Amino acid sequence: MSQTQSDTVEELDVLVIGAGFAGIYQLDRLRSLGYSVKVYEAGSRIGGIWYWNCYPGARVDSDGPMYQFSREDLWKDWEYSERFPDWSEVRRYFDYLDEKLDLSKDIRFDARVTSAEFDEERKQWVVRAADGSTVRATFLVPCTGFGSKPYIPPIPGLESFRGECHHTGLWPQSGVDLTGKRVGVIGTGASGVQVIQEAARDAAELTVFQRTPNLAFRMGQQTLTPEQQQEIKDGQAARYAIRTTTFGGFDYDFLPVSALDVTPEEREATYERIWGMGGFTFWLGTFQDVLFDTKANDTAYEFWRKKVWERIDDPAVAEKLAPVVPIHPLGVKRPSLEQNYYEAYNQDNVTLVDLRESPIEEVTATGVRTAAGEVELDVLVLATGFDSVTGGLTAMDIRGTGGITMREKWADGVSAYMGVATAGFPNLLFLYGPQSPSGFCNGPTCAEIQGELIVRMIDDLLRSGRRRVEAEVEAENAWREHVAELVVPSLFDRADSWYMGANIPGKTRQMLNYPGGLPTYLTKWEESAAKDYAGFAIT
Ligand code: NA7
Repeated sequence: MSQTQSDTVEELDVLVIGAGFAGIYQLDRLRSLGYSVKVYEAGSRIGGIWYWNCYPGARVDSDGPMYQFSREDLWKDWEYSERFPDWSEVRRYFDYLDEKLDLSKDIRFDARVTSAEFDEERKQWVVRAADGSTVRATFLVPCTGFGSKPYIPPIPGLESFRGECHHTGLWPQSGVDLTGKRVGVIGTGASGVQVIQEAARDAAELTVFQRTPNLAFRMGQQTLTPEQQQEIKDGQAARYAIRTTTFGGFDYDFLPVSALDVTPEEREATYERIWGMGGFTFWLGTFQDVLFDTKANDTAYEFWRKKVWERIDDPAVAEKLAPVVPIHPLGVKRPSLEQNYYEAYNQDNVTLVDLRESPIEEVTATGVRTAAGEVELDVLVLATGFDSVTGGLTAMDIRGTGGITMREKWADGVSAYMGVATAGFPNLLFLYGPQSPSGFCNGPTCAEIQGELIVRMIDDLLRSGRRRVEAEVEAENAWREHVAELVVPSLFDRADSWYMGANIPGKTRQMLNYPGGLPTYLTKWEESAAKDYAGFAIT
C-alpha cells in the first residue's frame, strides 16, 4: 500500500522513471492491476523524447498508425493529420492519452531522478530526485529511452560562442526563430537532417558541418485525406496483429529472398517498388541479406546513390553527400527519412562543409572555425546525438548490492540479461534498455510488447509473494555472447554508429541493441518465463 504523508517517505510497489511511451504503459497497466505506481519525469509534461526534442522539423520516422498504442479504445478516436507526424502532433497525442487514461495525477514532473540505492533489508529501492523528493519502491523500472542523455562534443571554445547555441535534444520549449539568421548545424544524423530542412527554408545562410553523410531515405510524407484516414482505421487492428512477427515490430518485414538471387531487372524493380513506398521499407522491408552481405548491400547502396545524385545540381556536392565509394554499408547506421534534404544543397543560402576534409578547429565568439576558415553564425545547432541506450541509465547514481554504481559496472561494456536487468541490481527492470530490441524496434511496439513482459513478471512475483529478482551473472554473460554472435554475420560492425556505442569517444564498442529481431527475442523470453524465469535469481 502506498502512503502519502508529509513526514513519511512514500512507499510504492513500483517507481517508474520517465513518462514516454514505455513509462506511461507501465503506469497504466500496473495501476490497473491494483499496484501503487508513480512515474518520476524530468520534463514538465509527458512525452519523453518528444518533450525535449522540439526543434524545428522534429518528426517521427515511423508511420502514424504504428506510432501509437494498439489498444482499440485508444486508436479508434485518434488521428494524426500526416503520415509521419511532427513533434507537436505527437505531443497532442500524449495529451490525448493523458485525458483518456488520467495519467498525470500519478506523475511527478520536473523530478529528475539523481540516485537510487537498494535497501537489502527491506527489499526496496530508495530513490532520490533533484527536486529534493525521496521515494521507496519494491521495483524500480527505468524507462529512460535510448536518447535521454544528449551528447555535446568537447569542441574547443564552444562555451565562448556569443550567439545562441542549442543541442537538438535540449531545445528551448519557447522555440528558436531561425528566420533571417546565419545558422550553423553540426551533425547530420536524424536530428540534423530534420533541422537542416527547416533551416534551409528560413535562415538567411545555413552552413552544414558534416562528418559522415546520412544515407537518408525518401519519407513519402502525405497529409492524410478523410478517405486515407478511413483506410487506416479499417486496417489498423490487422497492422498491430502482425507486429510481433516482424524483425522491427512494424507491419512489414524483410523480403524472404536474397538480393543476389534475382535478376538485375527484378532487383531494380523491387528497389523501385519499396523506394516508392517511402518510410523505412527500403531499410527493413528490403531483401533479407542487405544488412548481412556486402555484395547485396552494394546493390542497395548504388540504387540509393543514383536516386540522390539525380537531385543534386553540383556533382562535387553530390559526391560528399552520397559518395561513389560508400563510407559504410547502407542501413547499418540508423538511416533518416527526408523530404527535401538533398534539394536544400542546391540553394544559394546553403553551404556544406566536409569535416573529413576540413575538421573543426574551434568555436569562436562569433562562429565556427575549420581548416577552411571561419563561418560567422548567429545560431549554432548541435545535432550531435546522444550517449545512446546506456546514457539515460548511467547518468543516474544507481547503486546496487555490491556498492558499485551501474555506471561503474558498465564502464567496460554492458551486460544486461534479456536487455532488462543486470546482476547486482535486484528488482530493477529497465525498458528499451541495452541489448533489448530497442533501437531496432518501433518505439510504441517495444513499449507495449516488452513492457507487457515486465508487467507480467512483476505481477507474477508480487502475487506469489516473492519480493526479490536479480539477473544471474552467467545468464547475462551468455546474453552478451549471444548478442555478439548475432552481430558477426551482419554488417553492423562496419559503421561507427550509436548502435555499436561508437558515437561517443571512449565508450566500449559493442552492439547495444538486440539484432536478432523481435520474434527471436520474444521466443527467448517465453523460454525463460516458462521455466519460472530461468536466468533470474528469484527469492
Ligand atoms: P546521431 O544519429 O547520433 O547523429 C549525430 C551526428 O552528429 C552525426 O552526424 C555525427 O557525425 C555528428 N557528430 C557527433 N559528434 C561530432 C563532432 N565532434 N564533430 C562533428 N560532428 C559530430 O544523433 P541524432 O540526434 O541525429 O539521432 C539520434 C537518433 O534519434 C536517431 O538515430 C533516431 O533513432 C532518432 P558522425 O556520423 O559520428 O560522423
